Amino acid sequence: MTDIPKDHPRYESLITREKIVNGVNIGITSKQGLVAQGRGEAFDYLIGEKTIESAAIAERAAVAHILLARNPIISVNGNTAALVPDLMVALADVTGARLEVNLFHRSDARVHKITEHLRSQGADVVLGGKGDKRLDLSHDRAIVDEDGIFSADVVLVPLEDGDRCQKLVEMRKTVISIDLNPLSRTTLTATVSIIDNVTRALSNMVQFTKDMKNKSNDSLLDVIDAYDNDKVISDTLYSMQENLKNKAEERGIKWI
Ligand code: PTJ
Repeated sequence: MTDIPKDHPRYESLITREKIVNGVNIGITSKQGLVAQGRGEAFDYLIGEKTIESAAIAERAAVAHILLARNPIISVNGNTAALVPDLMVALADVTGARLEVNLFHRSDARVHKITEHLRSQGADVVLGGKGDKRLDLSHDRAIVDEDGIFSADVVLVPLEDGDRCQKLVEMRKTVISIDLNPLSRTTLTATVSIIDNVTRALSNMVQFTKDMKNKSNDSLLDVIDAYDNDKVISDTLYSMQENLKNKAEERGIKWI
């Protein structure tokens, strides 16, 4: 691991890269995951590398859905296993959701390694190893557990690649995505689209769960009823534009 000095202006971003590279080295993250992380970094720059208000609204709505769910599942892939294993375990713990490993570049070895990695972070139950059901998809993300994603009513899908998200929505599940691209198929398809870095989103969601856990079902339903996903997406696009405009104007560059 490269030694990153704490006073480096891009410390957080460089540490995140180190975690993803380490994920590849220990066999939990795919090489393609490096490319996905690079794409995420570019969108994070556009958004100002912070949780904007519309993302926090989506994160609270997501928590309300998870707290009200009968069988909520947090889907884990190679990138999230490398970046936020502790936060995924913490979110499962506080909400009562279960973790399920679900991979695009699937191999039994990677499913096993990610499962063990989550267990080393304190996870009790990790689904995904059985793979006893298929979603109607032509690739390996189709492979799910019957008592997990297949029968879930609410599924959290961080860093998704689109068509599974659509399939889960078609199966009338509530799908919560975490994806920094405000116009990805995933973001445009999900029920609740969290447009934030997965590292910040999961940390916020753990905190919001602690704040909201003792609320009545009626007040959680109020949070869901007041939520408008299209507005979250358009507010995000506006924030990105404003962020770029401010950056340009600070440097005396004309914004057309
Ligand atoms: O581990 P596997 O085999 O399941 O594969 C996982 C990846 C991520 C490689 C696979 O799902 C994939 O190829 O995903 P995509 O199609 O590249 O989509 C990932 C999306 O996540 C893109 O829209 C990125 O902008 C976004 N993204 C990347 N890093 C982050 C992110 N969103 C939030 N936080 C990030 N750190």
